[in-house]
Amino acid sequence: DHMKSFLQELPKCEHHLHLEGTLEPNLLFKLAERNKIQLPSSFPKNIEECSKRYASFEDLQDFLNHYYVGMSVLITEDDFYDLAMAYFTKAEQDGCLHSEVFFDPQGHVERGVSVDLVVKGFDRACRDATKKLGTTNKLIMCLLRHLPASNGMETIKSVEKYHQQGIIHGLGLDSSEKPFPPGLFIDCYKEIKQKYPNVGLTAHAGEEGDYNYVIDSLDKLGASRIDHGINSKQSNELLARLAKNKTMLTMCPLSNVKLQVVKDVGELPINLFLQSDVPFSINSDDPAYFGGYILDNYISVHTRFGFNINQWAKIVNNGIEGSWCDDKRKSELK
Ligand code: ES4
Ligand code: ZN
Repeated sequence: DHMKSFLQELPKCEHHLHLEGTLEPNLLFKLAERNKIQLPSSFPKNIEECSKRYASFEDLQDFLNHYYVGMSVLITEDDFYDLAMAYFTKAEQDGCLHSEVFFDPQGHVERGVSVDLVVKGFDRACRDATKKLGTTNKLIMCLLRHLPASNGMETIKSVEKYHQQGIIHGLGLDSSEKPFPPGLFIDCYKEIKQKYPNVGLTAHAGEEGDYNYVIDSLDKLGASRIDHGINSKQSNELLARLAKNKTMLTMCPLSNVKLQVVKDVGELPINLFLQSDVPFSINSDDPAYFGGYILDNYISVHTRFGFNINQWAKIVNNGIEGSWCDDKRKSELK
């Protein structure tokens, strides 16, 4: 319909998507068979059981427990390539012109998969997507905050050459937010900032953690944007700071509902962020698990908030400005 095609045509950018979270049940079961992976008996047996399991998660941890098992079917470079290529294809159909996507190397290295084939598969998909679809794409490596920071440092060392080659464009921090505050990872962020000053810094904060997780991500990690960040609503002082510094929050409406952070998209502090001039973008998080890609997330916001053309123009423009691409690409996106 009219509303959907309007939102489809907006020049959208994705800033908060976990590539492992794009693993659709059909590809998951196909790869399990191809790689002879025996999934645990508690895991859904087929696509229908997946849709029941994914109807709702108790909280972030309940989801993550499932997500780490799901990714265990990814073994070869082609698996990582196929996963990312399927995502880039879907994103382009949704009218997403530029994607900055997370991946979790520790989730693979932990189970004996080499970090090199993970990065090579994902990077090849990024390049092919640009060639075939004309979209631009960047990889952001995330550290798992439930693992020790020393493991994070080893992970950073293990991908040194991909930083030098400009294949990894950002550093993020994900997994269970509480009780793993940003301050635990000061050395990891410092290492990246000193060695690779062009790499963007972000961190998940203020999804289940309170607004102090956001403040610490800014102060202790030097993050230039914040993933989720919705609990920034708890502090007017923080809102003013985010607005002044144009620090973008990467919001994920359907994720917040599925993980029971809010009961309904309409409860998200989107009007507060708009009124406070806090930039935010609208994103997918783990679309295979949360029931929708970027366009579905835009639709969910429009259904609840009914923004006019000027408001949407402001939102997508903030998304372009908050992207980690160069000014030439930004002007093409507008
Ligand atoms: C995640 Cl929703 C969310 N939060 C934190 N870490 C994650 N990894 C994948 N999805
Ligand atoms: Zn996330």
